Amino acid sequence: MGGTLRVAVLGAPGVGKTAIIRQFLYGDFPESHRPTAARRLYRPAVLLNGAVYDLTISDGPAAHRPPNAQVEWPDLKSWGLRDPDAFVLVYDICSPETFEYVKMLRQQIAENRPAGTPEVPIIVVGNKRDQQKQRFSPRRALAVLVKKTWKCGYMECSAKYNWHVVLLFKELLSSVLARGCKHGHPAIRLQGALHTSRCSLM
Ligand SMILES: Nc1nc2c(ncn2[C@@H]2O[C@H](COP(=O)(O)OP(=O)(O)OP(=O)(O)O)[C@@H](O)[C@H]2O)c(=O)[nH]1
Ligand SMILES: [Mg+2]
Repeated sequence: MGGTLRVAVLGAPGVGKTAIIRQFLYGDFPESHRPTAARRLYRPAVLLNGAVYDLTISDGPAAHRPPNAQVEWPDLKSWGLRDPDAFVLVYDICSPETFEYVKMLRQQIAENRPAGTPEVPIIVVGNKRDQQKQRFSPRRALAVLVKKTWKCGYMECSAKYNWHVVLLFKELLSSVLARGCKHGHPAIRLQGALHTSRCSLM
């Protein structure tokens, strides 16, 4: 056993948080938008490079606030997990408001990190890549902002077509484990070389 890794998936309403998780876990895709009413935890076992990890993925309902409203950290905690190992911040590549929402979330996470604790990896995910003709900004502009200025990971995926969905979770686990390497996370000892890793579900 490699250990348990807790992942909080957050983002504005309708960006595809539930669709990404369900595509990853069950290979299905909800065509109609059924808003997630209450926080839900998924607990898959994931095989990565020969080690099994218990993953806890939290899928929260988005907060019912305008994207630029200040959100208190306790609220943020109640959407996701207490003390997650990683955040996935999802936006819709066709909707600038949902990127503003991610901006706000990222700031809240950064500002509320308890002093002396290591930074929690964040991956920003642009979903609905299949609709890229309607994207509101060139990919490069956003990727540079996210990677260079925020120092977060950046990926794009399509939950609809299962494009880069597995890759997203693989990157996520790898960044959590890489951080564990620095901070003595016990999981890393069972992990081995990450660059040859393969992620698959059991
Ligand atoms: N074209 C396209 N539509 C998508 C994609 N992912 C999700 N959708 C659609 O977007 C809508 C919202 O998807 P959800 O997964 O319910 O979004 P959510 O972020 O969980 O929404 P809340 O639970 O309300 O916060 C649904 O109608 C999905 O079919 C995608 O990759 N491409
Ligand atoms: Mg949902």
